[in-house]
Amino acid sequence: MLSQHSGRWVVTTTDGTPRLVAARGRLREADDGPPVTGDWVALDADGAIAAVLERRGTVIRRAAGTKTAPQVLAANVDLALVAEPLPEPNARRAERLVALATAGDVAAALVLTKADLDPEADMNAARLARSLGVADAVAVSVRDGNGLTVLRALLEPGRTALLLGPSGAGKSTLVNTLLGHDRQATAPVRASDGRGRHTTVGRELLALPGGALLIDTPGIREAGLWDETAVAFADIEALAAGCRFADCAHEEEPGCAVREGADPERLAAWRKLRREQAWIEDRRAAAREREQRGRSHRALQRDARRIKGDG
Ligand SMILES: Nc1nc2c(ncn2[C@@H]2O[C@H](COP(=O)(O)OP(=O)(O)OP(=O)(O)O)[C@@H](O)[C@H]2O)c(=O)[nH]1
Ligand SMILES: [Mg+2]
Ligand SMILES: [Zn+2]
Repeated sequence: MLSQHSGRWVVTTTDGTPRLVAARGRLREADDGPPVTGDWVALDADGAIAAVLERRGTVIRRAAGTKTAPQVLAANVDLALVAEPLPEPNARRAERLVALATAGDVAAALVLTKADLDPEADMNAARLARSLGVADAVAVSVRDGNGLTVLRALLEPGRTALLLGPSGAGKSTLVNTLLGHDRQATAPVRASDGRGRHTTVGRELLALPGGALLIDTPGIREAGLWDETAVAFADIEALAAGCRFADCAHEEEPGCAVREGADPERLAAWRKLRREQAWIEDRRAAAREREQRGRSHRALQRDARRIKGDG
């Protein structure tokens, strides 16, 4: 599965030619949602997608504007490249994206872009990676080529990497550099505030010259994923702090200061953000637990081998 376009999917078949296909109705409404970029799919005799093969690493967020529906951003991802631009990478945001990846059993590497804008780029990459608990980190610049060799080494042949990061981080510029030609549209950040313009709109699987596969993504728009609750909703947080119920969920409780004092629309947005954060936290905790179980299992095996070896 190469890419998705409102109800149509581009797939490559064994002969390597891309084809635009539809999906069977029940698949479009399946529990796991419709086929996504990175999926392996089976086509039926009519050439429509009949089945989606089981997914390995998935990067999932809550779909924009819904309470619980997960949106699979990409499937069968081996490595998430969490991109933040220098000279002022946003550590909180990077942490969220790393969490999103590890929650889906996808390894994460930190990629600080625009290294030419920071004389301490390498040191800052190492420092931020350490604080995030991420093993691989690189500071790259497409302007002077720094870090590109290290980045290429992270992109192993046959493996799929997914670029995640805010709009304007330089994700598509990096993709074009790795591809060796201008495949993806790019745009300068806004001069006034340095924000990106959401240039990339789809998610597409691209084959790199070295044999790795790379998915460029749009900078995630969802404010919920980016802003710190406390900063973005300072007014509501203040009401919550003053609520007379210490354990108030600020949902149904009569006399709740938040329900009484807050603008309903802002309150709804605040709740949505809190649910989203809780949801990501849950998935992250579950992934940590899986990791822990795996580790103690490996330790047991090691002990067993040692005992056998001694005997
Ligand atoms: N100085 C410097 N600028 C860069 C570098 N890489 C990208 N840029 C600039 O950053 C701007 C945004 O780049 P894009 O590649 O469009 O950013 P993006 O992350 O794909 O953004 P969206 O598609 O909106 O999510 C462009 O003006 C690029 O020229 C770099 O290594 N150094
Ligand atoms: Mg882009
Ligand atoms: Zn309350």
